[in-house]
Amino acid sequence: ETPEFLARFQARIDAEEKIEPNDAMPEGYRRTLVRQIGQHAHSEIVGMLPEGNWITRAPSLKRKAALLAKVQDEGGHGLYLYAAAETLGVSREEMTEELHAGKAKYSSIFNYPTLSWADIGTIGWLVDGAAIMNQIPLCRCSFGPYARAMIRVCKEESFHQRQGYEIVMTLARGTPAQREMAQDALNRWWWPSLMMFGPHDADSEHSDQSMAWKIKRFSNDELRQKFIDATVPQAEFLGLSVPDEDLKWNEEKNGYDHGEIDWSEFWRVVKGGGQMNVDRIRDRKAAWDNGAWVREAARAHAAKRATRKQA
Ligand code: FAQ
Repeated sequence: ETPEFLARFQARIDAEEKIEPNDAMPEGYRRTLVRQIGQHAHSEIVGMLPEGNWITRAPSLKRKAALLAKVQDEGGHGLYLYAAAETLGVSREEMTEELHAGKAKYSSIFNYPTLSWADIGTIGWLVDGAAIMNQIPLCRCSFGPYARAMIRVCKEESFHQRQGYEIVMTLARGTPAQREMAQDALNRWWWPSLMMFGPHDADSEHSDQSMAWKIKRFSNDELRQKFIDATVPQAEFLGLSVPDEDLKWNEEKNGYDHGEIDWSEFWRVVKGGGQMNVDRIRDRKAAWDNGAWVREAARAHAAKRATRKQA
């Protein structure tokens, strides 16, 4: 990769041109996207597990139908994302193998257990809320297939966020026991949701290059701050308290000051030591293995059709 090639590529990025799969691109740009899109896809697929856990126990038919649709949407998001990564020359099988071998990451948030129905509302409110904050700027990502996939994903996430908030609102306005469930879920999910945005900017090894390539449009800390500023008033509206004693409005910066994130917990979970890491990978492997016959049947069917067409 000559300096001229890299300069020409950067000029296209700076001119806000979209990069398409067949365009020449630096190997680092391709690798960064395969890593990020692959991990994003894995997060959607692994992210089906904590909520899937509650489909059979949703408290009404309406809640069950909405949750079923949400979890199916997440499966769909995973598929668009795998397809976007495949345009960069990596196969879905390779990405899946990397996930199962613990080489590819997925979001830390999905390594926490869903203990009560209030967790389902709180995941919609906070986890989908954080996902939207991170993904809206990805609709303007320099890589065309990723940016386009994000448009529909964000529309669906916005429905997910609202259905979650409505669940929490129902609980917050319910009996004292229901309010307590909602508060307990907020207590457990608040800090892990803030961790979804990744390490502090100073510790984020990929941010500078990803910002220069316009894969990322905002830094981890910027997006985390936007999320806190948007979410604290939502908690206040519900009459729930955010579990951070240092949370305080800062007039000067026009945003909230907040307490320090427990980064040792973050890295422990990212490195596989969270409460549910082992279960999540075990369940994904089991789903992949149990689905082998479907993939084989689909391949056999495709081969049969191909020979029929030739004949
Ligand atoms: N968990 O240098 P950076 C969803 C890793 S939403 C685990 O800052 P980068 C929807 C990072 O990969 C969740 N690992 O990295 C849903 C890197 O390790 P590597 C998924 C994390 O890439 C809702 C290392 O730390 N969303 O699924 C985390 O510039 C409800 C250094 O970090 C996306 O993936 C973490 N939280 O910035 C589904 C969005 N944070 O790769 C179901 C797209 C960092 O060198 C239910 N991704 N790491 O081994 C991104 O925007 C970026 O990749 C960041 C990280 C912001 C996550």
